[in-house]
Amino acid sequence: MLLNNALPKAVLFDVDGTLAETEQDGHLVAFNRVFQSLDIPWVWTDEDYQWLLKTTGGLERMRVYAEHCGQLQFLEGKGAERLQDAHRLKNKVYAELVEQGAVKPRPGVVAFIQNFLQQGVAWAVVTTTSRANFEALYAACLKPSGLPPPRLAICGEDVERKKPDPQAYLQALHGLGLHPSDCLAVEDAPNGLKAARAAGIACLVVRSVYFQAGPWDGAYAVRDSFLS
Ligand code: XBP
Repeated sequence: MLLNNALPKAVLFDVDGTLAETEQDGHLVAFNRVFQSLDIPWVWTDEDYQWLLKTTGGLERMRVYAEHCGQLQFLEGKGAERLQDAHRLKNKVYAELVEQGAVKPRPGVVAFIQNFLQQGVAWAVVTTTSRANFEALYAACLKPSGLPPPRLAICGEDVERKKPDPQAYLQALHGLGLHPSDCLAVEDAPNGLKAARAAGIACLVVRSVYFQAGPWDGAYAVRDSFLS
């Protein structure tokens, strides 16, 4: 894909929903298993998760839900520690699900990245998921398809402010030594699009299951798949 009639120097990929449908097939399943095993009285439906995804970060998402339900005991002291434990365990269960093959790369995404690599364009990751989650996904889903590791991966632990804040993208530009106009971001969600645009980077949106509606203001292009 050309960027203003030229190849970009790097494509910066979001992870969740973009490389794979990790939210529906991995994170949501893991959250509900952990709520049950830790006696946290929550069951998140697909519908719940769709609005919860407006908050990036798994721990932040649980806090928003606690507030929404008026269960303020989860926001401080022992309750807050329970949510932190639940988040750690959620990521462990998520990694197990990924290792067991519950999550697959989105159709065509590996070929899409390989096509850029063959033309000398680097690929990098800009996500606000935990680093362990990306590493589990890379090892189980992407490496076996022959995809080399990204030149750089900025993850949730690397930033103070998650998407839609542009911090993760700005760090990636700094780490790669590139200007915004050298790069193309690939995102599936409005928060990611906003983050990339706020960093001055053109953004291709490849919509995922939970983000069909947008808004997609400022997108370079909006697609439903990597195959078209
Ligand atoms: C990713 C997220 C993450 C994952 C879970 O955002 O929102 O919260 O759902 O990851 P993006 P953690 O795809 O926009 O980068 O539980 O590790 O936070």
